[in-house]
Amino acid sequence: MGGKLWALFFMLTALAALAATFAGPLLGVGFPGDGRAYTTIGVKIDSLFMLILWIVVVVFIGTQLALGYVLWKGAEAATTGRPAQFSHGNPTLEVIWTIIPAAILLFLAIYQMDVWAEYRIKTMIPKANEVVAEVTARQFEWRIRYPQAGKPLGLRPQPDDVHTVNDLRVPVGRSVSINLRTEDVQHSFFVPHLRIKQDAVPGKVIPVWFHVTKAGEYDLVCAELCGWGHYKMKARVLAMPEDEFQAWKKQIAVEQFTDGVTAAAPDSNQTPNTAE
Ligand SMILES: [Cu+2]
Repeated sequence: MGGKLWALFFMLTALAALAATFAGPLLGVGFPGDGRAYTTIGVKIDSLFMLILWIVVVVFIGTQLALGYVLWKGAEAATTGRPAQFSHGNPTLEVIWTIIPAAILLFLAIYQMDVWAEYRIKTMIPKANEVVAEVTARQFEWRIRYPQAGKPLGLRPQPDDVHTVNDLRVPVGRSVSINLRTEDVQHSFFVPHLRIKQDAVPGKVIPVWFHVTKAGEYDLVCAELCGWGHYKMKARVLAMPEDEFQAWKKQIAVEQFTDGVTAAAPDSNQTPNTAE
């Protein structure tokens, strides 16, 4: 009888996996924030994720049902008192269960190529893209450099650039990119809500582009264990409407290039976050 119980148990886990796969994305469980990606590329990455999840679930259900079937049959045979049968392998079956996963992997490798290329290949970055800032990771913070309003970002720091720490602001509704670099060891620029992740590699300037679709504040964290203070490389990406972004850039420039003695009361939101 015990064997049949186990058979039912494993079949039920297949059912639970199916339920979880439906419920997870609906409830936003397992995804950052409310479960939706707020970049154009993020939506495509999520649909790839869901495709892989469904393949895994179908395979999982298949193997659990097969396991349940074998257990059930075994439990039935045990009651008849017949001797057990032994199998010494089945080449046909082995070929089949090698070819099917190989075909699935090959399909995924080809199917995801467009999204990968759009995200990673420089010439695929949208034409209308603007490089809004340089983000330099260091132990243990993010230093951000913006060009003066109306100017393009120079590869080297310019005297009229404006700087923030742990506070990256970008406009929503259009394609923008950052130049990612690191001052010391390897870090990783990770914005889970936007599905953006890119390693910062010493000696390299890596463009990372994204098109944020919803204004808001998103966590920026380091996803590469980079030293004792790795945990505190927590910053934010503030995606804001175009006009607000431009106004903020002008305002921060004024704040930065005056001595502050005669300046009006500073807005606490505009102060670079160095409290950590
Ligand atoms: Cu780091």
